[in-house]
Amino acid sequence: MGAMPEKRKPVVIVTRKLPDVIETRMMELFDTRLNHDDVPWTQNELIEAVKIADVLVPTVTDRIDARVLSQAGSNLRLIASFGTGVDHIDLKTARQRGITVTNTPGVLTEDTADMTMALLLAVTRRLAEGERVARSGTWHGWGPTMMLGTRLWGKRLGIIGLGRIGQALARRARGFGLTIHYHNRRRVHPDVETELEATYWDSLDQMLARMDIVSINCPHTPATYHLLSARRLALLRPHCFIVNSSRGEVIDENALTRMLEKGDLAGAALDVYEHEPAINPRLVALDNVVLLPHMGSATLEGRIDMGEKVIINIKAFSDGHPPPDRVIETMF
Ligand code: 8YV
Repeated sequence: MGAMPEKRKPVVIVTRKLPDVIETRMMELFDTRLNHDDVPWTQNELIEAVKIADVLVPTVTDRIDARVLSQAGSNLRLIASFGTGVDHIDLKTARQRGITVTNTPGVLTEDTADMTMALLLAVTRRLAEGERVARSGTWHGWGPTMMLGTRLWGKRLGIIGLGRIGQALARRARGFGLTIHYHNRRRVHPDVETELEATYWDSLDQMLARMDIVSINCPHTPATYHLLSARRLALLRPHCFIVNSSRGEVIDENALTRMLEKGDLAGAALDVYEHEPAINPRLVALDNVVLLPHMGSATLEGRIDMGEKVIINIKAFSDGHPPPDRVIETMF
């Protein structure tokens, strides 16, 4: 009996530089092509990649739209995205073309919740502003009315999207004495509500009008695009703060900027932007705003875990098993 013919290794094209251990393992397992200089690819470069790949591993910085997908070679069967959000991928076109999409949920929950809590603290206690003063050489000493922020203890936090990250944020926020309120497409399991002592608001409008801090923790989908529209933002009280570590598109950024400029809101802490990586210069000019460059999940451990998930998804799929993190449009 002859030996089984060795199966061809799948051609896996990775669009950005991943942690070394992940790239090394991918090279061992697959016919892997890497982006060593880590410069994000143009749409045309992405098209060149999907023409030859069996598997594409994109990130949030790649727009995998209908134009890219329509030029994919017949070999392209899997898009194993590195990240949880999948709004950079045209899921409908992928489905129509029989391309499976996977993501990396779960492994970045705690890191993203940590950063969301850090943003929340930073904006209410003026952390970034204080840091700028300390470095500026203009600080002349302590004063009783200097750099006064807002107390967290006893305030109301409204979480939009009480999924994995929203719940992890709620657990942290309770330690800071915040009471938890939430709006979600579906009410969460009663056990979760009990654990978090969370109040469910069926009406987002009514919740917004009563919160001290609002945090966006839902994915960006057609249904959540500009969920915080100019009309809804106007429902917030002027002492309210907004935190966003999800996707910029969930908030009408222009309307938010106008309100912050006019003092109709107390402040905002943002990790994500509507036209990333561009940040509205009018936001940058404001002192009551904390801005981070999309680093919510940026820990070395998290990036390695994300890479491991990508590998598991590719391996399962190429061995003929259902990949564990398959994304289905109706999930969103
Ligand atoms: C990642 C994110 O950095 O996973 C997500 O949805 O926004 C980030 O945590 C990014 O997606 C990597 O592609």
